Amino acid sequence: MNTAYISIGSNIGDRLHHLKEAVRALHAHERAEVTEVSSIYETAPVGYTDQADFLNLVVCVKTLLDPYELLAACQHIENDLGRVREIRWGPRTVDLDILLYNNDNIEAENLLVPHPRMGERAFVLVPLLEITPTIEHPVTGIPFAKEVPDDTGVVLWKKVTGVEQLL
Ligand code: GSY
Repeated sequence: MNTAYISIGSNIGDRLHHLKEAVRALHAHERAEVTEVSSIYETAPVGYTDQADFLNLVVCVKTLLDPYELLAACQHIENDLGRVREIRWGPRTVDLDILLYNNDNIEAENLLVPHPRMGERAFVLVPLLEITPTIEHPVTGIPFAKEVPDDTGVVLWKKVTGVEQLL
């Protein structure tokens, strides 16, 4: 069984509904199970800043999918939920990013794992560390908790204590 961490974000429409739909869809996959979820955070947009605040969370998935199959499943969910992405880095209905897949280091044209920008993104690290406080970067071995960027734009929006709250 493989362990993956996935960041999910939404900043269009009913953001909580979109996050829940994404978590449900992942959990409903016959070869994936969402075993842990972080709380939900409201986060200031990073990158293209002239857009609405996001809701973000991170989930842990136990899966028999290989990384590329997992990527395809994430993209399928994004498309099913009607992701709108007219501006690169711009607003989106829902976005799923694979952060980590076991301790693998994947450098393919369509997939980079660990996610190359995760260490710079408090909206990723704050929820990730909530569910796995001692996790280390698979390549450097440095605990992510040692280098959390400025997290002033990341505010707890809804405390979540179990997967069932989002299913
Ligand atoms: O990479 C995920 C999409 N995204 C986000 C996001 O999910 N949250 C915040 N706060 N900023 C973001 N910028 C991008 S691009």
